[in-house]
Amino acid sequence: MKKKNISRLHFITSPSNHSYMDQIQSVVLGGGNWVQLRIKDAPLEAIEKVAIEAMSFCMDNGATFIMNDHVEIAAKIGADGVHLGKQDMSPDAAREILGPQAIIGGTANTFEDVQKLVSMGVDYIGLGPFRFTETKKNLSPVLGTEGYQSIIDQCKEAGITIPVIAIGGIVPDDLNPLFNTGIHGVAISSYITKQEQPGAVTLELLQKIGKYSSVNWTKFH
Ligand code: TZP
Ligand code: MG
Repeated sequence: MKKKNISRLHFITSPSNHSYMDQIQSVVLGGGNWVQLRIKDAPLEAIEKVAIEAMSFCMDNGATFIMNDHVEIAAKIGADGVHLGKQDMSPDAAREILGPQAIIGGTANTFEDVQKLVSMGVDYIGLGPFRFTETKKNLSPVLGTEGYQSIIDQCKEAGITIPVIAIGGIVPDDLNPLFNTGIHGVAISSYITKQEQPGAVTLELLQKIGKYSSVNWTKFH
């Protein structure tokens, strides 16, 4: 089976002055290679319509396309994967539907969450929130850098090597302290979507992240 490459920068869509497609196009043309389509409070048909267009754009431009929440849409359009929270379909049920190649991510807030998700065969963990954010409703307790350090240390002790992606209110100044905890990457939404040029700031983030990771960022792919 082809190795699943989990990027260091995950872009997540959120409501802003830019349409979902404009956000995705700008970020991908700015070098981003991982897009998670997250649309809340819209009818399923409307979400599917955007998903089809977004998936096609990502495919044409070498970006990984992850569908938030909706396993059935991901299956129907052939998305690269899904991201699932505690209220969504369980990762093992999603695996049954999507198959071994699919990238399945799960949301965690504690070390126990991480252990459970690993036992259900997820490919990466979205661990957060780092700090308060208005992008997500019903936010779990904030972790801060200390929270990440503690959970990453427990993972190391338990021999858990799954990529951990930090999420929640992350801005460029957080990258250095966050990557120092041993995380694999970061997921960023509003900091990018609120910019006039999401692509320009994506490039800056990628350049900064390149300094903290061992990935060869040639062409940012
Ligand atoms: N899960 C935990 S925090 C969050 C999600 C989806 C929102 C991340 O968005 P932002 O705007 O980068 O805080
Ligand atoms: Mg969800």
